[in-house]
Amino acid sequence: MPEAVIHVGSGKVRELYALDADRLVLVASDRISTFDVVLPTEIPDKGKVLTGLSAFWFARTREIVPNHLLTLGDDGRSTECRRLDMLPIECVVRGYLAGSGWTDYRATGEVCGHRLPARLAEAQRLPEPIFTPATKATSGHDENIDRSAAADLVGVERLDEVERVALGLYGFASEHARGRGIILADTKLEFGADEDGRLVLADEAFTPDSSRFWPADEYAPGSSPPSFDKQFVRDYCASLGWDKTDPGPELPDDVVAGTRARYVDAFERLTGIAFDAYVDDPEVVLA
Ligand code: Q0Z
Repeated sequence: MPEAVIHVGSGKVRELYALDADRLVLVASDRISTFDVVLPTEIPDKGKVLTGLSAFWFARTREIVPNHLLTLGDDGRSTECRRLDMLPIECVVRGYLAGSGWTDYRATGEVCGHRLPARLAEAQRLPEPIFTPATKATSGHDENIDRSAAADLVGVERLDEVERVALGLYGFASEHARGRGIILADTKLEFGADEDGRLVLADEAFTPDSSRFWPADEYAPGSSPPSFDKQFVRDYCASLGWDKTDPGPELPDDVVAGTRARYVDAFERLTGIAFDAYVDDPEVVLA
């Protein structure tokens, strides 16, 4: 890295640095959050799993849409990327009814203006995937918005374009994952525009932190299946009766080991690449 690298942002579990006017470095830590609280205990290699998965998907979706990835760091947890003008909306695609989609449906029968069939169950598969944009909250939770609110933020033409592209990406990734025993229930994508105004996929893509992954062999509609990665952490937190306010609990070694194994399992199932081979040479995911 150059001598003067400027820290430009912190997420709950990631950091963002500027290399120069055109390039950023995203670094994924091993921190884990649950119920929106970052826990004091890290999950070894979690940042590498997420970085490797994003890079894997960027390499395989570049014919659908160009992406921000320039180079993958040898540490396996950092990516150098193109600095873009980010769109001010979160581009969520849902193939199943979970999370805020389920909450909104139960209250109104709709999600982001999509009227859905009556009497759907929690976690049920939707007749077809839907694009459900949200605002980017600077504090608190993203808010689901309808088409007209999203068009006010990005314009109708750009909205039509990101909807088409986001649905195409979800279709590709969810079919790939389904063939490997993982249901991609929903996903949050972020896009930016390059210097020529072209749409570019940015941030992270189809990771357990940006998507709901469910093991297909445990899937049953009617209750929300535990997400692939955080099941042990949530079960452990529930067993303590923690009130979900900061600070969160320290995790015991068996919960850390079980959670790490789930992340590594997701990586290996989705990529077909041994995690040790990725650690040895991160560029294996780009081949
Ligand atoms: C991503 C975020 C993180 C804090 C800005 N290629 C890009 N160009 C311009 N901006 C971004 C990107 Cl990825 C960008 N975020 C989200 C990530 C820490 C915030 F690691 N914010």
